Amino acid sequence: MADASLKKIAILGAPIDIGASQRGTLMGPAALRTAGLLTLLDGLGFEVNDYGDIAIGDVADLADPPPDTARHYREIQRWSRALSARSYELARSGAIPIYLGGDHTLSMGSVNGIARHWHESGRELFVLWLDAHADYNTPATTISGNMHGMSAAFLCGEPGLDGLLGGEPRAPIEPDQLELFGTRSIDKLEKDLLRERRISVADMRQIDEFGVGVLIRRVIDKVKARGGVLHVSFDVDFLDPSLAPGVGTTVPGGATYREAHLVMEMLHDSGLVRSVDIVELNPFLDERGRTARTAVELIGSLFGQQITDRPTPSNAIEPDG
Ligand SMILES: [Mn+2]
Repeated sequence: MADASLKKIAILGAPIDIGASQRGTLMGPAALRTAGLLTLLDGLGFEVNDYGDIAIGDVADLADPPPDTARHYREIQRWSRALSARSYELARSGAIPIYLGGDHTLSMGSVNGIARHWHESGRELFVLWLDAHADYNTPATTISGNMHGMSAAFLCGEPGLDGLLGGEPRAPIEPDQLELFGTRSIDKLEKDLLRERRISVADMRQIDEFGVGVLIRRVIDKVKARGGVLHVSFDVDFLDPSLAPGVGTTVPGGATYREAHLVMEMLHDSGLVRSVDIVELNPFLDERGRTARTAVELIGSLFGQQITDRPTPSNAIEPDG
């Protein structure tokens, strides 16, 4: 019999907006719920538990010296520590956690907690970063000081934010476990660092040339070959701004509606996805909830929503122990 826990989804909101320059992503979790995320997942046969929004009121400040080029470090530190601890628990419960952001600093905590769990389980965790940006700055390379541009670098163990998690165990992933996808805006020093670390980047030029199908298949095959599991960190600015205007950092030339759905459907068919972040949705900038609804539809595809049933059995999430 299939492992029933894999049909469980755990929803946790993280209303963070100080990692970005534009305020408003703190309304993201409410907008995603309003757009029908829970009803949709429920309709796809999952047992959905909504744990509400995480709060940091009780998290005490640490005293490590903050880097002077990381804005709102202290508050993001509180979010990251709380999220990492909670995320580790949720991953251990066997449910599929979905984190509702909030800006992309959310992933520093969510992915760290998940990585810790998979490290203990002896499985490699791969992180698919669907994003217009690489988010691979460090306090030494950043131009803006906005910490949402540092989350992928932090997760790969880059130096500069070493005290961020305090006593919370840090579980860095290797640079070859990070897959950037949909990239079309990278800072100069960031580009140098990505090249030095040999991080895999499927940028929009490659997507135009080869198509998303070929490129996402390459990621899936790599994860499968290494017996790993996949975390999807979905920054809404991955999508073209014409489709997703409710984002503070829009960059033209993003994924189309069809490309984005195909990515999600192929990820679903792979059966590899064990956790998800949805970040950077800014309802304050949205047009009548359009971006929130599009994001929710895409999560539907990621969890098995289809127009017609595919004749293959591979679209089930196949537990393999
Ligand atoms: Mn991002």
